[in-house]
Amino acid sequence: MKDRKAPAPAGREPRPQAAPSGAAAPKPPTPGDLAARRANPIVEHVTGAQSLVRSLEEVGCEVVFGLPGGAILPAYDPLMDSTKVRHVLVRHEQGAGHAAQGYATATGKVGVCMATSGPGATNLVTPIADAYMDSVPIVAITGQVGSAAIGTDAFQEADIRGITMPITKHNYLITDPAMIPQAIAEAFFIASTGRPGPVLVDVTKDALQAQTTFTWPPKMELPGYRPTTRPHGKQIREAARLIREARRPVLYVGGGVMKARATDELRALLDLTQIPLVTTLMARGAVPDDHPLHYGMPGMHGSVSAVTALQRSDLLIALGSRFDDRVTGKLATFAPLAKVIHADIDPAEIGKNREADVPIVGDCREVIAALIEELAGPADADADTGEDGASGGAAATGGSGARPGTPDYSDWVAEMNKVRDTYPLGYTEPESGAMSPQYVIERIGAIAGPDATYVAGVGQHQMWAAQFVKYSRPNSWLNSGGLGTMGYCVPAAMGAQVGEPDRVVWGIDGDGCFQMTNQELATCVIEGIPIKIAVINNSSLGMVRQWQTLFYEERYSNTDLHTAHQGRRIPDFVKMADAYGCVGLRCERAEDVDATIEAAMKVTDRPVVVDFVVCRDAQVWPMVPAGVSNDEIMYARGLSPVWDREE
Ligand SMILES: Cc1ncc(C[n+]2csc(CCOP(=O)(O)OP(=O)(O)O)c2C)c(N)n1
Repeated sequence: MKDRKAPAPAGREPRPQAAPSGAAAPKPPTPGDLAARRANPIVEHVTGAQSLVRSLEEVGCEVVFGLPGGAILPAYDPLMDSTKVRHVLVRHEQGAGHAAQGYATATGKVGVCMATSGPGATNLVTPIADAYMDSVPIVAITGQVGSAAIGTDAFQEADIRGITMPITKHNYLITDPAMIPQAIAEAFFIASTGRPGPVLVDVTKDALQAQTTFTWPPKMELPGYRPTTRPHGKQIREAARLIREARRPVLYVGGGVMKARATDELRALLDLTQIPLVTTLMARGAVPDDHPLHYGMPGMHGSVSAVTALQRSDLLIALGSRFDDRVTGKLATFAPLAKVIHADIDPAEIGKNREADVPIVGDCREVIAALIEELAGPADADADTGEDGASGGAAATGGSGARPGTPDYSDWVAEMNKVRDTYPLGYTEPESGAMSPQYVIERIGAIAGPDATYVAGVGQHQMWAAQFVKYSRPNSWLNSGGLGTMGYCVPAAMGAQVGEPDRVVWGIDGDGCFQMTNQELATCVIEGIPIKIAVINNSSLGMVRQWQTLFYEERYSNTDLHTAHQGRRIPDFVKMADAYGCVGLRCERAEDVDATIEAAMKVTDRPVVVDFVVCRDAQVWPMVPAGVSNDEIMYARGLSPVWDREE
């Protein structure tokens, strides 16, 4: 086991429903929970397949997204009888994996996907890799050929355990049916604790078919797996000291804060310290976008204010963020003046890309709570070092409202406010008169509001959805950040909607991405999953086209998709939606955008696909070109902030 790495079909009633949104996600049983229940064990004589389904029921699994085939077939028979576990039959196993991710991210529970051996299992590889990169807790269950046939190149044999070794937190090959309950209990526990991630359980067909004893609770033995959640007190004191000494600190908030469900604590830290904050692509919604200390998203397509805040900072307080290359740009010139406090539950992340002055291993929720406790107290006498009187708190300096024990950063805040005011996020309307994609996305966000969940594909539309939808609710923004997987949107939206049936779920997809996984619309129609998909149709692989415009002299090699231009619609997305049994709408004029979104919002009994035909030449700005210093940020083509030349 690595330490990140440590180690009911449609129409059948009753259909289990996810807990109402807002309810605390039930956690899979811990080793302690299981040990406590062992005095009165459940003992049943069953097949391995029944044992698998019973185990899923006992760990609290509500839904499995999957598709059957020979090796996993024995499991599908008892699954049909389960009144606790719903099975959603997908059209492609990749869809099952992304649906499990969408379900997990929206609800905080473990998502589950299931596939047969060989191609079924390899079709799960992309979502497993995606979940690994974005730390999403999923359990993938695959059938394997009979144990006697392993290694013989048997029909539909693939060494999925070997294949997924580098992209799972842990994985199992089960050949003994008696091991099934333990493997499932451990898989759920490992996936959802420490740094979350995917766990694969591969079960041979003979193990599923054999007679066995289902005993619950199983013994969970994970001697090498002890994620550190509580931060070391000395590190917290050191961090507090650096915070008190800093003049230009920035809270650099990443996806780890969302995984730890630590946004209330983050808000309290923000209120206490009044330190400027930026949220990465994976942490949009951690703090409402309209919070006065929120300077936006940093990175390749981040706001000028967020990128500048990091570049000018003298102290980065990195909370569950991993100094990803899309955030740092050229690492050697990233935040050159800053000391670094780096808090992460995964020790392997700390110092990986940028050396940390104060490393803190721990769960972000506990780390932030400890920091608050330390900072809320009076400052040590010797911590009040400010020759300029900046330390010692607002009470001492008559400053911004920070409490005693925390410095007054109001000069820094004023400086950053000026940057934010001077370089707000924006876009220009296309000269051609074609519809602006940013406008469409902005209006979807404004009309559907902060209670909706927004799920993106990968490309320009993803960046615009990160920039122009205003988030104020944690986990209301789902996307494929680390792997950047085209095709994520439709199935992940489906999974999110299954997890939160009462919520409005909007997928904001590209015409390229949509064509990779839109077959799950069939699943959504049949299973009654009423997602809404806005296809931001620029008739191109737009993000690639943007790079061709900027870096390949407008030579558009193989990026034209013919989905909306020159009178051709291949395919016609409205007809396609109709063929699937969805509502299909089209919008080509800015003046019709609101009415079209309102019409889509009124449909609640089936999926809606809206073909928004937009300008193909719109570009994502600001931009820090790949491998370039963040100091070279451009807020529009050829235009860099003026201070670059002044300073
Ligand atoms: C599976 C996969 N293949 C290729 C890429 C490279 N890629 C990144 S964005 C993009 C274009 C996406 O086009 P579209 O879905 O139309 O979105 P747009 O950029 O036009 O908004 C491509 C090909 C990828 N990220 N994922």
